[in-house]
Amino acid sequence: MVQKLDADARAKALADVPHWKSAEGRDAIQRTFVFADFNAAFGFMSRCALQAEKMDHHPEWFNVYNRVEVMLTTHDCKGLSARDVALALFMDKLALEAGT
Ligand code: H2B
Repeated sequence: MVQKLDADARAKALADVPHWKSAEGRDAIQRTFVFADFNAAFGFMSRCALQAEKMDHHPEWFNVYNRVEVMLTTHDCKGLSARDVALALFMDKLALEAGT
């Protein structure tokens, strides 16, 4: 069973993903990515989707044209886990490669 990060581990993990902010009113992290166009945004989402499926860990997200708003949390432990941080790091790396 996946463990929810305790306050100390959460603070340490968040330091690894400085582009992500704590969500208000939820034990979750969020980041908005802005790409050159829809093609780039959807390409990013496709790559993330394949990784999410591999990890069996799925984002909550919303897309309009070139913008992708992502919320990461772990439903199985009702809070933030190391899986969210791992997926956030993966998304950060992809976005960097896409020039975001
Ligand atoms: N995604 C996220 N974000 N949190 C989970 O707890 C989770 C998931 N659990 N994807 C997985 C799927 C679980 O529902 C399946 C049954 O393994």
